[in-house]
Amino acid sequence: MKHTDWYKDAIIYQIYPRSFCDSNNDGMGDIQGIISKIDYLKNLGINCIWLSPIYDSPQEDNGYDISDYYSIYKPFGTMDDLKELINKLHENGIRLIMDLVVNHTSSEHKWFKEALKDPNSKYRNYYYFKKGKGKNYNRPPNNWTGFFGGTTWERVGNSPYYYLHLFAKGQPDLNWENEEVRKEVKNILKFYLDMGVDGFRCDVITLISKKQDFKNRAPTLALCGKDAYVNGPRLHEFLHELYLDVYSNYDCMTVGETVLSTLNEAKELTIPSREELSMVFNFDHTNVDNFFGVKWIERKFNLKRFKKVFSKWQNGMYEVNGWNSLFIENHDQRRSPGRFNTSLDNEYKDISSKMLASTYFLMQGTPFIYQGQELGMTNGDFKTIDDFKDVETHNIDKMRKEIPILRPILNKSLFRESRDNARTPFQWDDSEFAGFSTITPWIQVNKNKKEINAKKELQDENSLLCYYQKLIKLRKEYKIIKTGKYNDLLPNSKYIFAYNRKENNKELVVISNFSKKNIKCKLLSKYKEYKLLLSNYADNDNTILKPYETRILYREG
Ligand code: ISL
Repeated sequence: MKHTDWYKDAIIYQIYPRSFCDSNNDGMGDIQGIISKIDYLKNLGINCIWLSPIYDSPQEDNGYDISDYYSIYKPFGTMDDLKELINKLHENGIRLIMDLVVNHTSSEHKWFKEALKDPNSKYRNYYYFKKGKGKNYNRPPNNWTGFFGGTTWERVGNSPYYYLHLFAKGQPDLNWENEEVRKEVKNILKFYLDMGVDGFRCDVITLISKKQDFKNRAPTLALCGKDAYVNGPRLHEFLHELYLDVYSNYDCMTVGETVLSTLNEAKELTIPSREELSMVFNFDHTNVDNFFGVKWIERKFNLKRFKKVFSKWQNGMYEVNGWNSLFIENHDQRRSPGRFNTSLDNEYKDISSKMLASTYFLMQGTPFIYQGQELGMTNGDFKTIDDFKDVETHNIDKMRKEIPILRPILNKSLFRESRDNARTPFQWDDSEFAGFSTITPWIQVNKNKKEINAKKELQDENSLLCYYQKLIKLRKEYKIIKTGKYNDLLPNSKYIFAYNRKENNKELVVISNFSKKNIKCKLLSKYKEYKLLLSNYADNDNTILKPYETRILYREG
């Protein structure tokens, strides 16, 4: 089988299955629900789906804690449902990539249960068990702290041993040093590729190799020990091994979730000749509005910084023939309306969301749309901590209560940054449960379902949804969006994000006003002869950009 780069033409839609569509009315989305919405997805124009985890799981972290890689979480359906989904998607020209969560399993996985039951079992070495410190071993093996706050070690009963978990307690880290673990992973990959799956989004893939000293690290504000567990010494070797033994035999793609990776590290992961990953998700742009990459510590958005990040990644990847992923939302991020300087005011909400959409969507790379982003879905209306379901949110809330010095910061950011903001039910229509289900869903529906829903937006050619359809069409029609060189036209402007994509005698230009003001823009006269492909306003002035105005211009010859 020839390994091609079809992913460069992919427009990927992320589905968070719990919250997309509930076909059997148990309050939770499922695979048959997705099947029932294939026409909607086809009509939107996307040609690939990334499905967040659907495997069997106790759901401590909504499926990112897998207890059996070879079966489906019952409320989501069965293996036959998955096969039906793959076939029906393929019949409609839509590919499917699955979430691959192999940095850790669930503590309910049979490997982990065996490891706990019998310290001499071979499964003990599938994970990291280390002795604690102190006379009674009552201190963890080291001072590392994890992604959901607090120590990365959980003691096994009263034994001297602790196990490593970089995420929740119920997510023990796998020991990739053990060749048998890598064999298990390859078998999982082959199982799904043989079933017809087209690739994988590789969860926290940069964490799979750990420095083996397991020593204390200098204390830090968050993620103490990250130099030992992010981009570890054998990361590239492990990924190349998966490529050689599995990926290279299939026409599949991989996108690595590379938390905390720099551009140079990302290049090493994606340069095609290195045969590791097709592309990665970097988070530099979503970190523009926080300090130290810690989302709880808010920083005022700054357009110049935002543009700099894109220039860096666009040009950096272009130079080495690498490839970017493009996204503004996912299931871990708060919703984009009101973020990145866009507006939540009725008057400008859709206009500014269209502006943000044009800006990120036409860069070089594979664009991703997170479910509901195309509607302009907003953060949830959570009132009390009990409204939240997310394990991270509750862990951080605990820290807020226990550590007084963190309280003022977390009081401000906990509700705003909770991952549940992106996980509320998809708003299909304005009915009581937004057409997602006929009974109370697992997490509350947003009140604004009356104003923001798919049914309404499909009937309005000026809706955000229809705007996304148009952007997708443009990507399919203009090859320059795939191949043209990126150039920031106004790096010093505080309000305007303007860039072009150039190739031979062709040029595509995107000009976006990231402010609520009318802005005089000299560039407009320079491009006045260009063809206007799309804008979020019906009339466009020759010298002024209206509030949040965006224009997509093109010239050939
Ligand atoms: O969501 C985050 C912080 O609020 C991120 O740091 C996130 O934990 C990180 O990007 C890793 O995310 C992935 O792995 C986690 C899972 O909870 C996330 O949903 C997943 O996207 C553990 O599997």
